[in-house]
Amino acid sequence: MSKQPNKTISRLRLVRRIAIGLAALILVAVVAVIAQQRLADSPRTGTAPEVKIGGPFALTDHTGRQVTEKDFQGKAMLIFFGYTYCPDVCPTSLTEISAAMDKLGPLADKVVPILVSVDPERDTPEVLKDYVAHFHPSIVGLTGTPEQIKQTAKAYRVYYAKVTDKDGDKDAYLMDHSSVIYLMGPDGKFLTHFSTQTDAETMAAKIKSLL
Ligand SMILES: [Cu+2]
Repeated sequence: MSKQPNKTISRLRLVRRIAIGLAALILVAVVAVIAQQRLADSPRTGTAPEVKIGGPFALTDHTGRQVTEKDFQGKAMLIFFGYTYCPDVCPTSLTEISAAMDKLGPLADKVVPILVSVDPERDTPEVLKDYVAHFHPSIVGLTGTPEQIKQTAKAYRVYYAKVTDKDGDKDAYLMDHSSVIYLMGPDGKFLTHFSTQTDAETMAAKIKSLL
């Protein structure tokens, strides 16, 4: 074998190595660019935009005490809006909330479930006191003047409306209302929400993961 073909082979090898090296470099660069773009496009990375739910309120609790959001500071509020005459949604939610509280163990001390009445006309503090006692000792019932309720519901983006009885019985009305259950952090800021379909197990697990 002459020297010439050997030289050609080694040169070919060198060229091939350089080509592989360049290809690898290009691949790394492309992957880096794609990864960076994905990060930039994703709304879930970095600081998430703050959800504007909740805020100041002034209401009366089921013991007749005047309270504001400051009275619950340092505790997470599991807050939802309803009324004691509610035939289905509210009792179901309160049952699941009560069971979730029991599943929280020692963490339950840091959570206060709150029912804000959207029916202040019938839900006096006394009526609320009797009602919440059926569910869990930690549940706080809140009511107030129609204006106070309106302000609070607005802060929590809750809808409610009176549905008058077809037979004209003015005391037998129902209240149509949003049924979302909010979990507000110890700083009063929105953490997450649950629906009336959320079972106690799921609710407790989520609360544990967030507090
Ligand atoms: Cu209800």
